Amino acid sequence: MNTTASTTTTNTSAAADERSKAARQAITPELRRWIIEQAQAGHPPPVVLQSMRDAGWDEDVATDALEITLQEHLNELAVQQGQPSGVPVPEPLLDESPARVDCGDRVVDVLLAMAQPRVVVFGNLLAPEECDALMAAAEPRMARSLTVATKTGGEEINADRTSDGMFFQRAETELIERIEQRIARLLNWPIENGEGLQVLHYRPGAEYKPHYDYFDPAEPGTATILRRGGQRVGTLVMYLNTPEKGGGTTFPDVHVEVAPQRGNAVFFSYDRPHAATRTLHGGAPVIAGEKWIATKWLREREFK
Ligand code: PD2
Ligand code: ZN
Repeated sequence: MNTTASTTTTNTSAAADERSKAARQAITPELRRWIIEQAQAGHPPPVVLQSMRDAGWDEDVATDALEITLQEHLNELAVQQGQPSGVPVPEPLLDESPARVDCGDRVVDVLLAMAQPRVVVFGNLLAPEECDALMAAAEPRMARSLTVATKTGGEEINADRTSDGMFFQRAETELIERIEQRIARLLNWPIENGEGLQVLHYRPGAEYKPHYDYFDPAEPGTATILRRGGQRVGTLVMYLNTPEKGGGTTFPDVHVEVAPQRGNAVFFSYDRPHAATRTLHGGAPVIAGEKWIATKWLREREFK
């Protein structure tokens, strides 16, 4: 059971919506208190779920009621500790651990799913010809990568990011629009909430030092940046080629490194702009060969 990423999830399936509505109705103050007491006593969610089933609860409703209650409780604790409160995030529909997800025009493989931080690795998201076409379209427009300057809300060269890059407009070409529609289906997130695709090219030795993709609320430029679609709440890094050595996407908090394989992608989400999301991540130095990626950042609201 995933107790970390579920209530902050936008789930477009009507059946899942019905289930969650039934669960919400079932959460009386007494039940809420009891579930929190069980958690505080150290009983893991599967044990609490079994007690509920023994008491006659339907498994699906009990699972949802448990997830909702624990997530809300964690959220309250986080806010009490001064963290920003959580917001809905993109989330692939991975109920019952499917091996593949149908994204309309393409079936994508699920290779790894981690709850905290929320990280999902997909296989075969892009066809080889799509990777080639993206690199070819991007190449003539590449320049030293800029990042958003949180001091001012503008853009600046960043010494931590030694790649070249460019941004496409959303739906700039038929290919880009098709990929954006696929991503929207995969992650259950409105196409309008996505920034334009960014393509990056790393040469040997180039890297992107560990960072968070959300905008730091303490920085003076952040208010300006957030006017355009709110916070970033998710990232999808798509690998357009396979470097010979190095170039993995790293998550230092959890000692995970995703191998960059052409056509595959790594997705991660963050429901608040805070280190508690454990989404510190970086692009490890390319040791041999080169590395091309396309990144889609997802905002809370429409990105105009
Ligand atoms: O190239 C990567 O693996 C990488 C690592 C960290 C890309 C990004 N961040 C990004 O585009 O935000
Ligand atoms: Zn990043």
